[in-house]
Amino acid sequence: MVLADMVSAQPSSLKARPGLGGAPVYASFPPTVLKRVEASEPQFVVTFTEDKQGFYINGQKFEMNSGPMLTVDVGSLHHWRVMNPTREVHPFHIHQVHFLVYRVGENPVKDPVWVDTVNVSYGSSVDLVMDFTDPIIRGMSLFHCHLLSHEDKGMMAKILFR
Ligand SMILES: [Cu+2]
Repeated sequence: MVLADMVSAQPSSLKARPGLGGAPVYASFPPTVLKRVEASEPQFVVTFTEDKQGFYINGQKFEMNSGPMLTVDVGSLHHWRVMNPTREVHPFHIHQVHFLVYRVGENPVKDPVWVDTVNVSYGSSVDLVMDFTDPIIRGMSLFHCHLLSHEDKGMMAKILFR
């Protein structure tokens, strides 16, 4: 979800420090490129489920010692779908990566924005363009439901970036 719009201050009011100001570190993509990814079949589907024993992603409860659920080669955009067949909302969140929410259920999103968390309504789904292009993305990472009581009971998975 969008938490804030950042506006840079007058440069003269800032001490010269690397990392302040300048363009965002992530790339922007031509509409034709985004449309091609959006129209493709999902490369990965995240399904949130739960029962009396816990909370799951793709039927798996998070284990600290488990390997990654998937491995992604950094350098491209992917189409992901997140499905929520449960009876409560689950906010999808992923570390290191931002994504464009372009469809909710069957409905295209007007004016999609890049975010790192999105609420997935119960009985619904979201379609995302995952931006795996930033070369700074590396190593073992996580995606999970952003409700602590859910992620702590297993609604979390590892993703390996290489
Ligand atoms: Cu949840």
